[in-house]
Amino acid sequence: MPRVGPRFCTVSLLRGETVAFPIRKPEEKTVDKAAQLMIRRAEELGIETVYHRYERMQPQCGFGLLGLCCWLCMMGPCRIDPFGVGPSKGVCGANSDTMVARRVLLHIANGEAAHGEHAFHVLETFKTAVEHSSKNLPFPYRIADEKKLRAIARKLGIPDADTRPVLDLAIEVAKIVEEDFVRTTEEPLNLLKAYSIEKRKRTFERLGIVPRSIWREGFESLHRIHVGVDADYRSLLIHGLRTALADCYAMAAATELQDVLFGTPRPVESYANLGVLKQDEVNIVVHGHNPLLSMKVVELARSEEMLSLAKSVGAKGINVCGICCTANEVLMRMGVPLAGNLLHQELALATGAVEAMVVDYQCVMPSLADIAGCFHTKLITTMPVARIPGAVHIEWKAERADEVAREVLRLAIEGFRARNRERVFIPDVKSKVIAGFSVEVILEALGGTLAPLVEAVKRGDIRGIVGIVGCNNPKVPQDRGHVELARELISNDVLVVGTGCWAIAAAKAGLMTLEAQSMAGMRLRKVLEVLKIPPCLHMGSCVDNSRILAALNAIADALGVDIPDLPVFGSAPEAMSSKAVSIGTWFVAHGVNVHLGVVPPVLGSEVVTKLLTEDIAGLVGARFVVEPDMKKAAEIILEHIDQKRKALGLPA
Ligand code: XCC
Repeated sequence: MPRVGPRFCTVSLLRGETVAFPIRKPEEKTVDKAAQLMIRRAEELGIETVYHRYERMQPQCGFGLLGLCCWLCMMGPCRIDPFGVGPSKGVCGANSDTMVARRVLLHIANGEAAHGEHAFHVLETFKTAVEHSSKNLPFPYRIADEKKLRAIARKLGIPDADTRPVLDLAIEVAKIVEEDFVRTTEEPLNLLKAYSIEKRKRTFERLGIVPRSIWREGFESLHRIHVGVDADYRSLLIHGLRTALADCYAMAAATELQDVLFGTPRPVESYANLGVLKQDEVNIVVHGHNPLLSMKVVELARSEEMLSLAKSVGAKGINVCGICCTANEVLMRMGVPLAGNLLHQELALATGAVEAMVVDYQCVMPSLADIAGCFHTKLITTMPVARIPGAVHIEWKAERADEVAREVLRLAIEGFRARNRERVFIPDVKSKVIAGFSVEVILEALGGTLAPLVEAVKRGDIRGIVGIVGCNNPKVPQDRGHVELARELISNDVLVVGTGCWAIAAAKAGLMTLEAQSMAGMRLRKVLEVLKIPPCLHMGSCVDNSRILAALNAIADALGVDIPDLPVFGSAPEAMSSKAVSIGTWFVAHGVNVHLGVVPPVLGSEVVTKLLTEDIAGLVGARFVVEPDMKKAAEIILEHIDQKRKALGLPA
């Protein structure tokens, strides 16, 4: 495979410097043992993965890294010279501040659109399921969690939520959520009105950032960044806050309705890492974000019909496991093992042991088709909005969900015969994980009230709470930041909760087990032992960051303070996607400081950087902190937590 040698960075070239980009060993690319083995294996087989492509991409464009390139119109592409020698404006006249701010807003709108579509697909399915149930017609989906539906209805202020017939309530809930997509007036989102605490709502109103509709804010963002529209970095970023808030409540809609359709997560035990793939079973990997199809695949894979079909081709059973957030969804509700996070997707296929990878959308690498093509593996796309050349496309439609799941399973099972056993290499690496810590479950574990948790925070047994979330990014060694930061924090009596690819990293590192209590500081450990929970709590997929916000709202309410007053912090040590930008922004808007371990492309504008890392705190009570070194990041976080404790009059 071609190796990367020294090359020149464009920005360095401008300065007349040269920079060499070394080739990293697998141990420098990832801290995950299974991934290290699989990178070597992929290299032996001549398979290119994201880790290799990242190196081949060096040097990455220095203008782009600073946020100083723009291709939004066809007068471009333009770039601005950060050293003041070359152009200081794009052809249209946009300066570096406008250029960088536009790009931030584009990321936020992109993230909002991703979660918005996800939520909308769940809403459509929910509505159709309710319609069918009302007419007693069969349909693949139904209301599975009536208790959750009634709780949502109560929050939304629907009268008689505890006694009304369940389908009536469901129709009302669907209408209220749908309004949040299509509203054309200036009224705020229903979900924000119902879910946000009063103090935050007042901040949003004061700043004029109350979102009106999920579709409208993203749409307006795209308008604002069009050539010749909004050139003021401040108003671009303020609208970024509004769009990110719309994203937040789209995510809440997705989480809530998924719980109603599939059940609110409860603690489950399972395993994590590529060692969950089985030598003697049909391996099916579900990947993406939306659980609408993957839940069906898991259900059907456990049926007698499919098991006997699998046995008929010589397999001992059917092993469904997951990658990325779809994995988190099916883990939390069905105990399905985690094959890995973002950077594991190609490695899973390189094992040669996967009969089918079934993908929905988001974070699915197009290169999967090439790797699947090296083996007997079928890559199956299922969503009309996410097709990949070289994949088999079996389109999911709510009414056909059972049939689609059956087709997928049949294809996978038939494929088992074609598996070349000599080319199979499954790394023997996996860890135990306990997942499924929804807010409802946490409350239940605490005896129905948050009081014991709040008391533990007040005493200092729990020094603070940190939500670690977000992706993998090949710019930094896979999982290193995720694991280092979590370890550092729990050893300092900080309870860590989280979602997404962080949750998978923590699971693979064994941080989500009862044994991991021993890694916690003495005071935190006492609490964990009483509650019988791990020091790192798996709260779900990306959209389930809404669960973390719900917990923060409840704690702030219990203490009678606003969210910025709490001894809490957010972190995305390996942020990668636009969704991560949007999520980070709405956490900041809600008053939670957010640490990023990867430098975002904003350094090309001093004023934008200052706004995001300093001035924004004057508006919303929180800011972004960028720190690639996790030891230092932990120090910053602990210092902030201690300051907040002091301000609340709590002991150290
Ligand atoms: Fe994607 Fe959600 Fe990021 Fe992982 S963490 S890389 S968005 S799968 Ni949300």
